[in-house]
Amino acid sequence: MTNTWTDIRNANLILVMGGNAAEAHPCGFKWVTEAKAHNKARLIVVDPRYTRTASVSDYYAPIRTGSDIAFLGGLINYLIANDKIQHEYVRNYTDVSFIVNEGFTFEDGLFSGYNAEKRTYSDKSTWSYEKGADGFAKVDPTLEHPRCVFQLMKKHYSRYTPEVASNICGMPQDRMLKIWEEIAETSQPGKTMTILYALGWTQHSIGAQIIRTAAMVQLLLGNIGLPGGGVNALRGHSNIQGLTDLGLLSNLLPGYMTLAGDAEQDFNAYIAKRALKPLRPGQMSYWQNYGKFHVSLMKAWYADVATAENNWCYDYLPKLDVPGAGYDVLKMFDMMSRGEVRGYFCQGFNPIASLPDKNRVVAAMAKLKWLVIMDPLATETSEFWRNAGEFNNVDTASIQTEVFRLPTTCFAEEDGSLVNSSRWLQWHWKGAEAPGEARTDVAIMSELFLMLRERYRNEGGVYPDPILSLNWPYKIAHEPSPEELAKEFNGYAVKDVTDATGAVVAKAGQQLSGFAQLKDDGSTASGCWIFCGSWTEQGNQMARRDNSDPYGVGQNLGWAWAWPMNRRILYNRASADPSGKPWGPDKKLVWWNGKNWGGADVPDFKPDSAPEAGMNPFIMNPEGVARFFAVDKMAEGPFPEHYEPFETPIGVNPMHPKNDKVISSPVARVLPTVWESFGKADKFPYAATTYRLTEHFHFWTKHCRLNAIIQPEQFVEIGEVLAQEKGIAAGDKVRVSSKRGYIVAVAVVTKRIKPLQVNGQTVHQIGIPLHWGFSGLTRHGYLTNTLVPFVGDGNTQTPESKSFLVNVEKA
Ligand SMILES: Nc1nc2c(c(=O)[nH]1)N[C@H]1C(S)=C(S)[C@@H](COP(=O)(O)OP(=O)(O)OC[C@H]3O[C@@H](n4cnc5c(=O)[nH]c(N)nc54)[C@H](O)[C@@H]3O)O[C@H]1N2
Ligand SMILES: Nc1nc2c(c(=O)[nH]1)N[C@H]1C(S)=C(S)[C@@H](COP(=O)(O)OP(=O)(O)OC[C@H]3O[C@@H](n4cnc5c(=O)[nH]c(N)nc54)[C@H](O)[C@@H]3O)O[C@H]1N2
Ligand SMILES: [Mo]
Repeated sequence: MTNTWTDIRNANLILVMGGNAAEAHPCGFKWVTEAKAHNKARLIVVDPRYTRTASVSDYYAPIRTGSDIAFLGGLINYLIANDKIQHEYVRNYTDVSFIVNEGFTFEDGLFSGYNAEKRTYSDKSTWSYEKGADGFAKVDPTLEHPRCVFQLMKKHYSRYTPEVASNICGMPQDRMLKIWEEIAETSQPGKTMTILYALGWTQHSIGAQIIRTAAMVQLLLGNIGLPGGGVNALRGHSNIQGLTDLGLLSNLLPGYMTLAGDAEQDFNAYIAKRALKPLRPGQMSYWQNYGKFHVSLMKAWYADVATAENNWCYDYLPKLDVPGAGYDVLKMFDMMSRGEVRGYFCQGFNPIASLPDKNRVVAAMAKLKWLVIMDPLATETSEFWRNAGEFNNVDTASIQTEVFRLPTTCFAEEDGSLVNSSRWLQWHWKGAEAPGEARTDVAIMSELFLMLRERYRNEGGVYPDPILSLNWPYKIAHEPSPEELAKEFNGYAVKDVTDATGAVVAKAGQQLSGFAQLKDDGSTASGCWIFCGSWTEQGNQMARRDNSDPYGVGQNLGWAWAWPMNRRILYNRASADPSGKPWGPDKKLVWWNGKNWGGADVPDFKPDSAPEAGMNPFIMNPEGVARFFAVDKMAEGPFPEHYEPFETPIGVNPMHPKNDKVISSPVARVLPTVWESFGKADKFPYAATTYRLTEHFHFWTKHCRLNAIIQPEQFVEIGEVLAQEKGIAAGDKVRVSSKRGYIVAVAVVTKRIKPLQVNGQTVHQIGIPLHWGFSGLTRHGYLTNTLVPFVGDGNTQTPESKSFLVNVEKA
């Protein structure tokens, strides 16, 4: 989230689109209720289904799955055409005036630089700003230059008229316009809309671009950095934010630093490429500190072994051999299916249930020599080899994989911190002792590490140094405590740390108080720079539980600790106008008091930079302003464009009816063997989407009796019109099939899903919850992911679980 849970109550308008917060985030949803009750906020819901969130909304409109860029692109066009933009904000805080490289083009659905053979933009050099001889980006404050970002954006989205958008989304035009009108009102300075989304936006082959389009809308409206504004990802598992923060993706290091590629063997070049210099005079570009964060990380990992002479052990870090996407799950299971992966550690993960194309995943696992499951439960994955009749129809005798189960504790059975959607690190205390032989994940992994290190020490190996030299300072080597680990993530002084005046700010051995203290000379260590400040000499900041709110804007700075630096709203300098005054009386967050920035939140800015100095608020971008033009950051191009889901019910991209190369995203993650597994509308005419229910958490709560009682049996949702056409009555068993397999479930016939008119045809949508499987206490059922295609977003590789084609028949 750019903002925080408690801040939702400051919104004037709440748009829930691409998520179902009342169902999937029932506790956080109370802040929506607060906004409605105390702030007279309105709630608008856009979802293929009339959801539990929709049932308490002020306005609802249906949409076809996978068409949100058309809706949001249409909205951008509407805001510009009707002059409903926050002019002062847009002019000062965004890149509208920046001039784009002359070679940049968009033709036939493709931007400049596309390589059809590799299905990627291999040349992104034109996706850039024009620079002057001084190295700074050129701007045209009049916004008239034909290649300034404003003009290019206006032209790009002028194609998304209300007719075009409605035709793609299947949303009636009058409803669309009603929503756009209401959203447009928040362009008034001092009025904000918050956008709450989750998987309804991420799980598409164009998911990342849907979210970018939403960010562009919020920038036009001046809603980023303000109370009650922002683009807010409501996250999933209790610590999934912590997972990305700590870099547990194959191409990341902790704190969103990036792993070097094979071609980057030179340490100084690696740092220089990431420590971006300001693109405008007088601007702060925060990533210029990259070297300090990186060296501090290496000091935490390698202590005395990391020295300036050996480039702080840069050679110890693996270098990615695949450019762009790394080893995401689609790639990993594809390699597994070709026998390229011998063993697999599966920790707190149930891939045959949660990954797309279950039969493909099971077949891949059958190629493993060994599989280790670390989980408190006996999951379907730990029994992927078991023939469970129609639910898991495998030939057990032919599967030779050796499976080890290591029972772990569950999150509630240990102390530690979890990072929530608001970026708050909240310390928690164990609620119960773990049963039986269960051990913590930390203990299992530590013991494994110690045994591996011992073998390398005794028997050698190809390159044992990175393992033998790893810093392992914990009191009990085989079970580091959560406190020790948390202190290491925060960071400490290796030697006395001095500030610019030479004064000692942290003595050797002391905890650091924030990342501004980090150095690239080896005097500081920090396991995750964005967590620096969470465990200082003042103690564990994550354990704080003071909910006072002195300014009455719900920032609660004494409750837990938020990264970065306990800041609750990112880019909050933008909550004040260029002269430093808040945009509206009830949106006071941080302001300039004549000497420095202060207020209800920790300023996201250089604290003593006077407004006259003209420094801009978006200090994580070297240009200092927010981007409508994404430069080279997105796989599909600088401006989001609508592409159809890989399985499209209309078989054509109405934006580019003549180019069948861009029906779907030209850069999505499609591994070579996957093309033949896509279905077409002739055999699978209905658009399906998958989702969760309040009563279950994925695939584990079916092991709990109470949850099993309240939601006992697998069902699918079918609209009344389609049910009647197919002769299906409520309670009938139906067979839902895709090109990849089928499931059988009880039909819930509903008014909540209506047929939509899309591109001259009627599109029916089917809703499929995902919680059932062949283990646990519910009635056993089919894994929903039997149906889902094995294709992912071009940036994140997130599978397209929210949009695919099925057929439905009475079973
Ligand atoms: N009770 C419970 N709560 C949970 C979970 C759980 O399993 N159970 N899981 C947690 C996890 S890990 C996550 S990631 C979150 C997920 O939170 P959500 O994303 O809110 O959960 P989903 O049920 O997947 O809801 C997605 C919604 O998007 C809609 N949708 C589908 N396609 C589209 C589309 O193209 N456009 C739009 N606008 N909407 C679309 C669906 O109809 C559905 O209502 O929930 C978390 N909370
Ligand atoms: N079709 C479709 N597929 C989806 C989705 C969808 O909407 N539609 N949603 C996707 C999303 S957002 C998610 S997050 C995934 C979820 O997919 P998974 O993460 O594979 O599913 P979970 O059932 O949450 O599995 C988590 C496992 O962790 C175990 N566990 C709990 N606590 C601990 C612990 O402390 N240590 C260890 N080692 N294990 C623990 C639980 O028992 C459980 O088995 O599913 C994805 N798949
Ligand atoms: Mo999730």
